Amino acid sequence: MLLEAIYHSNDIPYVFAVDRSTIKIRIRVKKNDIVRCVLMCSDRYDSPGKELPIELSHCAATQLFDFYEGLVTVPTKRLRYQFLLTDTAGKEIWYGERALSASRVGAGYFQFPYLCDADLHELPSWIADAVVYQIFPDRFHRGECLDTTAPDTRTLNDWSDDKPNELSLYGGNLQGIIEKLPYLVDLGVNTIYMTPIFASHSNHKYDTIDYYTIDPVFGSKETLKQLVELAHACGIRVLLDAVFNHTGDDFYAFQQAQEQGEQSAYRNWYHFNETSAAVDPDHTGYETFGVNVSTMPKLRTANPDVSAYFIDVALYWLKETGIDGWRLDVANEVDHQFWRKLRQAVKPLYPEAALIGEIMHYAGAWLRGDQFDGVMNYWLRDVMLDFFAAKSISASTFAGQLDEIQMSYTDQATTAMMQLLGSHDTLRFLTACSRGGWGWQSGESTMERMKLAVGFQLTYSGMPMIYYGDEVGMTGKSDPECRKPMVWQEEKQNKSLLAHYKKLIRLRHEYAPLRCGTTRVWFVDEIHNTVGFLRSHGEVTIGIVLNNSPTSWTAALSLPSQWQGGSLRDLMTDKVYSEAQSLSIPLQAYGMVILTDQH
Ligand code: ARE
Repeated sequence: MLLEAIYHSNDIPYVFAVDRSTIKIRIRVKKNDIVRCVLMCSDRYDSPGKELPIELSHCAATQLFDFYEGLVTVPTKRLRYQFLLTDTAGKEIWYGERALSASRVGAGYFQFPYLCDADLHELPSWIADAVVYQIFPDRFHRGECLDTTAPDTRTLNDWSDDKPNELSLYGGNLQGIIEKLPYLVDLGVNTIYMTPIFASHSNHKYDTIDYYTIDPVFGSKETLKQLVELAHACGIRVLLDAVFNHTGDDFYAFQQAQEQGEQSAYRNWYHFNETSAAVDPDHTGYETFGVNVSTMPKLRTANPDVSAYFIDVALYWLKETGIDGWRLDVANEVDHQFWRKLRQAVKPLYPEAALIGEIMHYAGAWLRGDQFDGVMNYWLRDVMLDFFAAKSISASTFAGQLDEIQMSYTDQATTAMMQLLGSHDTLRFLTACSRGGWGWQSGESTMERMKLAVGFQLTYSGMPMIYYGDEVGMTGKSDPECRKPMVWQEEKQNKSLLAHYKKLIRLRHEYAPLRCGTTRVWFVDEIHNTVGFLRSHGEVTIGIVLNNSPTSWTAALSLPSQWQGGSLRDLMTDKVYSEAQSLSIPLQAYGMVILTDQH
């Protein structure tokens, strides 16, 4: 047993409450080192020796480590625990807060002192069922603008022009989204996330001028209310984009702070004159988003006036229009205390509102239940890009990295992750798939690999998020190319890809394990670059197998114990297999199967 590899800490993500009377506990050990892991636990006020054993199950394997986990019911809300590990040679060791020890007493106990309801990370009830569709409003659909007082006098690009630049304007608006609700219903998505819609001069509106006004080119508060009402009537929720890291340079507070200098009450809303050449190479005199993006002065969110103002903005739109939550821009550059305040203001009034951070990397510090529900999971996107698009990692590395992500977060955070293949900031996934890679040509099996990635995304944990147009085969390199106007002409849409999306979304809605089941890697075949994973919820288990190789082959699968007797159906083809101890499943090149015994 490699003792140095054994790790537990009585903190997230190794221990956390999953509900008001259940705690999940995890431990990390060296890969393939341990055959058994038992948790000995009791109320922390019980006398020693009262501990009851709970068998932990193997739940994940990363490059170097195995993870075991289990659930403990805590009727008294208090817990004391230690681990008893058995290695492949039968040697046992105790592990507690004090030490790794041959004796139970020497190990000491880890403590979960009290499960405080106030610390519980509770999610909006709809999150686990969400399939999100991201819309960049200027580019989705130009509807008849019915309620604007200011006629749109801008020079707009023709909708057929598919070469947007930083300044292009296409004239999409909220009315356009309303008009396309039937399309979204038909696609099967049940949540819309829109990039910013408040007053701003740019096409993307991340440089806000007025947080209390919908940009008139998109519509009005009334249009948004109508959109939310009509969307809700179709079972679709609406998330808006909150840009609280910075304002636009035309925002009143910044204008006044600049004009009046030290006299201005707003001077302290920003970071003036405290910037070194390192963060202000252009000598703008204030800190900005990114590197000297002078149109986006960075806010001092630690200033109580600033936090009060922007928390009011968040509450205002929840109250006035019934939106279902916020996506929070540049979330990892704003102070934690601000996000905590925001959550404390929003959740008691709107427990069903989601708070999703935009964080492109590991986000554990924001996902402890005191700030965000989930984040846009760019970490997973990177792994999907490597495996499906670039094919630069093997099946086992892919599986290991998926488990690495899962083990980095609580179950609640995992459920509320926005799982995206791409966004308005990245190259589109189909374009990534079309590029050549090591040992294969550009253009080779592009659509097949896109479909396989979509198959993975829509059967995996979290909230899958579809970037508008991905479903019809839109392409584009990163910003601004990934922001082409939506392709509505049916003859230009990829029908087969669209049908694939619809089918998988329908299956996700139909089978609860695909939405809220546990996720376990089932098997990995390096030669055929194939990965299988199991999703279980209650009595139902679904097995997903993805063949990420140009070779058709027949996989011999050993069946999980949950599938006893009867037969299995592949939900992709409706083919039925009679069940035995093991099963031979033909896999098409770049094909997938979704197996269930529930049919
Ligand atoms: C504009 C031009 C770009 C140009 C850029 C340079 O359009 O072509 O490259 O300026 O200054 C918004 C607009 C953008 C605009 C930008 C600046 O949508 O079009 O770009 O404002 O005016 C980091 C942040 C992350 C941020 C990205 C863009 O961590 O929060 O950069 N994403 C949000 C939004 C954006 C938005 C802003 C922030 C600003 O989603 O749409 O941009 O409000 C690595 C790093 C990441 C980094 C990422 C950049 O992965 O690790 O931290 O993200 O690269 O892609």
